[in-house]
Amino acid sequence: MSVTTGRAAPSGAAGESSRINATWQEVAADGGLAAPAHHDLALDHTQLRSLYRLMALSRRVDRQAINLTRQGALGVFASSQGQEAAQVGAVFALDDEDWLFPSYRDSVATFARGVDIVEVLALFQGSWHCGFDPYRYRVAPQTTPVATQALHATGLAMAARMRGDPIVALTLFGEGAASEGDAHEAMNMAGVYQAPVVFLVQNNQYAISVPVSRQTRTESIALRAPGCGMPGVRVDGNDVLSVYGAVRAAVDRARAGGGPTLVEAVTYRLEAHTTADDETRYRNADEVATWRANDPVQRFAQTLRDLGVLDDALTAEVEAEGEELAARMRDSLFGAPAGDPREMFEHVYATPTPALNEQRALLDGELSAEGDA
Ligand SMILES: Cc1ncc(C[n+]2csc(CCOP(=O)(O)OP(=O)(O)O)c2C)c(N)n1
Repeated sequence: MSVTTGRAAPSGAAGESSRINATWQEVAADGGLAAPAHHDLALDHTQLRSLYRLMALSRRVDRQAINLTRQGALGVFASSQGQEAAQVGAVFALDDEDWLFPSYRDSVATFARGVDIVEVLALFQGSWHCGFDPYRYRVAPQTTPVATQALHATGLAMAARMRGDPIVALTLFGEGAASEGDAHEAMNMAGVYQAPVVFLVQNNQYAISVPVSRQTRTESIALRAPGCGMPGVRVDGNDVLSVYGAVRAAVDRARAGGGPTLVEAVTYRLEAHTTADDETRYRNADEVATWRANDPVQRFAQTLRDLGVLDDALTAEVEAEGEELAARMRDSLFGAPAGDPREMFEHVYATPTPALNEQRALLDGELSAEGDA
């Protein structure tokens, strides 16, 4: 069985290319959003097919993760459905040596970076630690405390600049996380030190039940960029080519020493906040239906069909790969050995503190009492 991820291209002739148009809005000198500007992208048909494959597989593995959660193989899952263009498009703009700093929402970004989906889902199985090797993939563990990953990204980017390493850090967070002090601190420090970091805010309209109108009185999160001394960009987060183009321009600028960029990708979370949430309590079916009609995976498939890049054979090939992947997820995640709760004390400090030792002893006591019972 061969399931590959990352940028591997499905079959088809290489070398052809089409004129690809991307659109985004820059924050203008007066602090408002400029009119949408068009940009030609340098992506050939092989790259477009790779991007399609990642988008379609992302949707498939996300659906399977929800199913597996309902069947008890995962404890909880935070879906990326509706946000594939934002996540996959942004990750596609990175080079191999760059780093990704994702949150719990960004499982398909992590998958698109090349991490095995079974390893990605260790987080949702309840593992205390990251299921993959961050150094191998240059992907930091997915964080649950919102916005903390933005600080980690700025820190890595500052260190890279000091060392003269030509690498870029991309961090993904939500519009709710954008209200956190950590996000402001990370963006301000990155601006002051001209750190090579790209902040991608996925504005999916809700922070659990809180709508974006309660996060900002302005028309765009991107408008915060000038206050941190960096360019700001607003892009249609359901248009994978525009997300790719906007993030790639930011990555190129960062690598060339031009400092950080804040990109707001306007999108929508199609599923509940997590499998533990009932989204019908705070948003209505008409709104969801409107965004479903703007599905990023279907939209991209249509664009590629219009360009003559996607045909029935490629659709079937990717569908078959998706089924193979879904079957492997089921086989690997069911019956996975239960973790040892004592694992949470590992790798916290080289020398555990007295407080941690005390807590560990308490847990040992509880576990042996359970064993006796
Ligand atoms: C520091 C911190 N505060 C509160 C929470 C609880 N919490 C979990 S998800 C969430 C909403 C985050 O919304 P957003 O940043 O928009 O991201 P989304 O989940 O929509 O992708 C909150 C408040 C948390 N995980 N971490």
